Amino acid sequence: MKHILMKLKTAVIAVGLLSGSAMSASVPLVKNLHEGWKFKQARLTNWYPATVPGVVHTDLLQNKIIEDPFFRLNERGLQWIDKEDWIYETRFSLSSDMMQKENMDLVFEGLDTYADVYLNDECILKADNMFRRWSLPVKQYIKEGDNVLKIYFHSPIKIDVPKWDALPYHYPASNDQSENGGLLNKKISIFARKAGYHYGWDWGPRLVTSGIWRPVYIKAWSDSRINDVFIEQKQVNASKAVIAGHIELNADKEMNDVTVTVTDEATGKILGKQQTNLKKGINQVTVNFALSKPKLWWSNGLGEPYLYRFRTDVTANKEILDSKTEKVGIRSLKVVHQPDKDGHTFYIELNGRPVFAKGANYIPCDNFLPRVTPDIYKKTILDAANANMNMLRVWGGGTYESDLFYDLCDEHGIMIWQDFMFACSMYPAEGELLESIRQEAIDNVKRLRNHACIALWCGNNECQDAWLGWGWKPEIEKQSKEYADKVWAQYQQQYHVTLPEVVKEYAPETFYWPSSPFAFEGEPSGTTDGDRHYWSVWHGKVPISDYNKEKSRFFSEYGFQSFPEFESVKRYAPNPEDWDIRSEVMMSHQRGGDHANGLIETYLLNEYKTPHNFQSFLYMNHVLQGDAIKTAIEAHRRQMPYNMGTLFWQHNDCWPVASWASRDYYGRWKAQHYYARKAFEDILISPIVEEDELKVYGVSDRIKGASGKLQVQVCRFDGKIIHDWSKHVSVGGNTSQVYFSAPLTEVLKDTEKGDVYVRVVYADKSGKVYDNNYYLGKQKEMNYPKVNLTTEVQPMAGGYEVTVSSDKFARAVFLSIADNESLYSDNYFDIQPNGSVKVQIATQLPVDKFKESLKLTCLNNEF
Ligand code: BMA
Repeated sequence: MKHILMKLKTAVIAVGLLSGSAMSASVPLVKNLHEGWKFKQARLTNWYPATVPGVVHTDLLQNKIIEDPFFRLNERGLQWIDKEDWIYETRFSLSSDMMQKENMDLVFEGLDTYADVYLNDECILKADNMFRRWSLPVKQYIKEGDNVLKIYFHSPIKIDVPKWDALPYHYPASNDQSENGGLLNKKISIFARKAGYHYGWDWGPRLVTSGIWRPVYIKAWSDSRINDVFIEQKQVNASKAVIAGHIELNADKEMNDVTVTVTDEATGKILGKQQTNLKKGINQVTVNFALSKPKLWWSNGLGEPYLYRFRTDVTANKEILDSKTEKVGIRSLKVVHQPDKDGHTFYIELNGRPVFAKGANYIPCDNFLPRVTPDIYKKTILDAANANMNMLRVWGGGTYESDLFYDLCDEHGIMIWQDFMFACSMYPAEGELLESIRQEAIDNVKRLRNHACIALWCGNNECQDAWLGWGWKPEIEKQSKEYADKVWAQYQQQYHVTLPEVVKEYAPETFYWPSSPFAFEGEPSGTTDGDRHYWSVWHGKVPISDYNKEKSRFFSEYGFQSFPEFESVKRYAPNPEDWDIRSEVMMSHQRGGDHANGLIETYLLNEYKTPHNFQSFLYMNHVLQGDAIKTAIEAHRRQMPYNMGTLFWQHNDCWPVASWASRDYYGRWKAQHYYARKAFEDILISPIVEEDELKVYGVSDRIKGASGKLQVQVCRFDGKIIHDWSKHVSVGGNTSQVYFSAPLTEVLKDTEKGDVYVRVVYADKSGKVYDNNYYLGKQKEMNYPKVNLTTEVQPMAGGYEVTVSSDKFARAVFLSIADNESLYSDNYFDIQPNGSVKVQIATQLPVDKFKESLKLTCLNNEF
């Protein structure tokens, strides 16, 4: 009944809208210009069909002129593409309705990068920044009938090499793989406002694209149109939200008695209204309103990420001239950066509550950005939400992401640490380039400022630490102190003047942080103030257990590498001769080079065992990576509230490669992602030996306390229980506390450390169970018995349920089937002695093929 009433109510609102004023002939009309494109190499004559949005590389691929750039060694043969100029062209005509409008704006949401735009042979734009949105009045150039839109893309290499040649000193750009691009040491990426990772990274190929990478359209309008709506949340608490709607209008003439209203679409209630006169040109109108007892937006795990839909209508003479709807999460979100007894805090406060940030660093999902489909975006964000994350950091060497990305983060309560697009380089930020950076910042801060998910803006990734600590400053100083001073002055201007000014002006409620990691201007980052990138485990080769010792106020990066799993490797390296981590193909898909392979091997030998073949290497590498990151996450969470964040490096890949990612390019979860999901649960029960005491921490991110039973056992791998303790405990909300502590000797009772594991289980009153297994030494020191694993397969809707049973404790059981589209409810899990685990696998494989290809791997039997 309620359902029908609701439906009726919605229908009435819709009819009301239409019969009231929305039937107006005055609303702007939009025509996408995505059809009929062709492209060619500028100096040649053959035209080929093109896809818009798209880039040259994917168009060449679709026309079978090149082969898949991600397959085996193909990337190497494609380095000619970025040294050519390319021309794109289409023809279009506009409807008579559109032709009747007084104004026409040609809008490019993104042009990559040096692009001259011609409309009917008139050069109307010379674009030079991939991150900018270009909107141009074009009415005067548009003809009735056929119009020709042509874009000439200059090679970014040809444009920028002369800039490098002209300088007496060089800006460092450590990840720019200029040699792979045939440019020797000419690291030119710093000159182009273009995604840094296109030039190569330590997890990415060098594929420097050009193209119309985001939508292009014509918007035709008369009288007035909405340029922008900014919903400024001036003050938010549980009882009230004070909001100012700032509406930017463009008018083509003076207009009197124009009304701007903001309506809550869910209820149809008008929230605020403003009567105004418009002058010709740009007008700013503010509609103030308040919500009493607003439904607040919460991050994942803390509550519903509720989104209002606020519709802005501009009306004159009872006709709606333009409308725009914003989805807005009402919340107060602060970054609390304040002195305390230890240094400076750095944490998120959401709706008045400190929130421990759990998540990962995010890079672009593909080297060819336009082919990231809505489904890929959905899976990427859902894989974060389903792994109990509440934050992603959009890292500065990629792009300001698509609107859909941020919409999904709003919907799933994923807070965004948003870098400006600068990473691991110094930039010539003066003159025209600085102005371009300023405009790019304005475009993107304006575009993203209504998103509830945006938690902070950050100037760059690692640029200050690199200048001060990676030897860059002395290197340039050696040449001349004047050059070094100049580079540093540009740095300060960019990150301490220009970018914070933009954030202050266009998103005044949003926190700005100059760099990541950062503590103080002109000083290297540290452990007592601000955020930290911790890389001593991995780059610094220290033992994985060091994660337990290291402190920070907010770990914004740390990571550990693995190769993709074998089923993924076969997709880009299908030949048996490729199946060696040092084969030419695998090396080309390992951008950390032999150094990184060596690190994986060293850690495996130090802490695990020697794998007996390639597949075994890949599997053990996954367990190693998963265990390492689990150790780190648990350590970081135990440190709460001193530490208030843990974002591992990295959530995703942009091509198939060995990297720090927890999900590979094809979206497959590695062991790390399953382990992170568990370590990020709202309650973490974390055992650890500290000074010969076995302690069990309970860490809770819940708003309220939990009560339940905690059980701590020391078990032999064959099932015999050596020590058994249980107690009713209340785990306090938003705290980390020790709930069990005993001398190791007491709980071990003369048993060898290598023969046992610590098993902890916490069952709260609602029946939710949290468990964890912990080892008293390195994995290679564990005397894992060989195990008999048996399986039982039951068909279920969309796949199969597999019950895996083991006679003894089985470590890291990995299931795999020969199906690239399959999804697993869990993997790389442990099985208790004489226990079993049920796993749901979504797949289209018929039952015989499924059973035939089902493979089980387990650390016990690999050692
Ligand atoms: C971090 C990042 C990236 C890099 C990663 C792995 O410092 O900011 O630049 O890819 O380390 O080395």
